[in-house]
Amino acid sequence: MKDTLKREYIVVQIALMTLFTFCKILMLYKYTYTPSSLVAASIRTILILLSIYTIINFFLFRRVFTLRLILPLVFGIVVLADIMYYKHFQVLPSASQLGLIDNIPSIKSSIKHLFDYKYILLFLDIPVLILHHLLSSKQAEAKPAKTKYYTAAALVLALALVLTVDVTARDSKNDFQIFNEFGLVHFHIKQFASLGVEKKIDPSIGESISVFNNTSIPDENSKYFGLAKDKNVIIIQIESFQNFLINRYYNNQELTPNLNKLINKDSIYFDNYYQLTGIGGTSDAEFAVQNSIYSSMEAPVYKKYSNNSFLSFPKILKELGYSTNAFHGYKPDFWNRQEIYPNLGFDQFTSLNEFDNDEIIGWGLSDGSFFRQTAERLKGLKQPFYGFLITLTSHHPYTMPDEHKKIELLKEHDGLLIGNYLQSVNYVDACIGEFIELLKSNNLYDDSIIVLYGDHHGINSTELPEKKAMSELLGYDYDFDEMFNIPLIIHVPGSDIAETNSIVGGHIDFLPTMLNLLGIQESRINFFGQDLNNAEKGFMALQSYLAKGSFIDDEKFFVMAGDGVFEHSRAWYLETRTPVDLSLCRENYERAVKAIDESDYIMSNNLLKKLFEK
Ligand code: GP9
Ligand code: MN
Repeated sequence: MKDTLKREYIVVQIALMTLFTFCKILMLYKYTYTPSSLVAASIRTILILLSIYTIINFFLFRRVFTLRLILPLVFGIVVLADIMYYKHFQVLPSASQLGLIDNIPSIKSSIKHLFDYKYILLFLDIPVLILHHLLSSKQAEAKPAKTKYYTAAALVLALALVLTVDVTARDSKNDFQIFNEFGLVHFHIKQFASLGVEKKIDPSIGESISVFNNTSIPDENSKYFGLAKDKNVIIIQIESFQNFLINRYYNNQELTPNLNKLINKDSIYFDNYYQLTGIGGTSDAEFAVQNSIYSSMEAPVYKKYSNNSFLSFPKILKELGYSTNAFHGYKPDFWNRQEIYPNLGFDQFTSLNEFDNDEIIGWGLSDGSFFRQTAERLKGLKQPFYGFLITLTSHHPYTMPDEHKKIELLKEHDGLLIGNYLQSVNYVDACIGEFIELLKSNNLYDDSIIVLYGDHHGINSTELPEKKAMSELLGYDYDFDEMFNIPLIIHVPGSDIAETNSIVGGHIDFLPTMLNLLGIQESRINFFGQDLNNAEKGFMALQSYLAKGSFIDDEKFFVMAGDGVFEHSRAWYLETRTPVDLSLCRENYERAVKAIDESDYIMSNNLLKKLFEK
């Protein structure tokens, strides 16, 4: 197109871009949530869009049409990413998630699952703009310079105004408030503006640490103290493994016969155990388990705090003469494992690079091959050893070759995520069964404590088709309490225990629980969690998928409202699933906020070092 353009043509282009982008944002509100001050947010959004598009069309890229298309396209992509992220995580992504962009190739198939063809509407503006561009007169017509400068001045002023309001708002308003009062564009601008700026953590938190004060030093009087003293420690973290699977028959088939068998003899089974992750999924579960500290919602803790000092479970065991070994059949640098493992005290990390890649399913090495090869490697280790095994095949979206599918699915589940999920968890159960047999034949079984738990849920209760299918399968409404519930099975061969413990707990409680069982009296560190075999009351602050302040205790599940207003929250009794009066939740809500704040404070100031070096 010629250098100069008709003013009318540009005005229509600006109007179209503003209108379409605004519609994209309305579409996002429909799929996520609507700002509580919708009118104010909409006016501000239209204003800022008009300003941006005018500057781009009139001045910056006045001569090159294709460059002017970039921004509407980028808005389409951002809104698409927002909608899909929300669909999975129930929160809008923050700019810091850009740091996770290198994970995208690994989650390709999960992204495909979240995509819906309706989302193509987000890019409808591009053909319309092109069409309008082609149909418009290409006759050059210069715009009088004077008007041009007046328009420029007015727009820069408008932009400055809108941005200033936002800048003043930045320090006093949190993300929820920016979204509610200013809308999506400001929400993202604010996040980009604070990218790389370390989040300020209130220093006064350090003056009143009260949740992080459990120094659990068990003794002979503690229940199960030293039950597994000096034994090899084998921990199996099972990918996406939920508790509803345990002892469940589906279409007349037992879904997890091997785990059920383990539970029945020589085991303590915790059936009210809950996941605790941040935005680092699997790796956050690993972190909470090894440290009894909350992970972060800012960035995966394995990346953010990889250089902090820890007195983690492997480090403690290593000091006691254990060899410490992690095993995972995927790329070693994923979630930054390769870098943080030595810092946590692992001597050796066997990843996809060292395993024989004889069977690849989904992301990496199949669980079958993983367990066979790991059993072989354990056999060669100096004892006592700590083996930390992280499985992989039952990862979203749970697709597997037919030869491993042993469950006859109900017609309505065939080809659906839930059907694939049931197949994959049944497969990992079979692999665990084989692994136990290998431990027996390698003479390791009797001298080991074998602990199994899920890292996090597999089926999201906020995705509608899955929620419906799960509710039908369970016979009650599938909600966060069931979604977050993972099993913890502590198997001590020869212990003659067959106990189900229903105290509420989660990953945060793992370390103190293990130290008691191993008879380790560790006085140098504190925990956020507690020894579940000796605790009287269960409690865990929840963070990912839910707003800060959400918690679970022995009676209830509390979901803090997404708009930050306590009165808009919801809570229900675990037993009856009936609503809880919110006033009964205030105290534990405050405790949950405090737990997360203290954890952030401790991690961001690298305070553990001071604790265990004092
Ligand atoms: C990859 C695996 C998956 O190594 O741990 O992580 P996730 O996507 O479940 O967080
Ligand atoms: Mn995982």
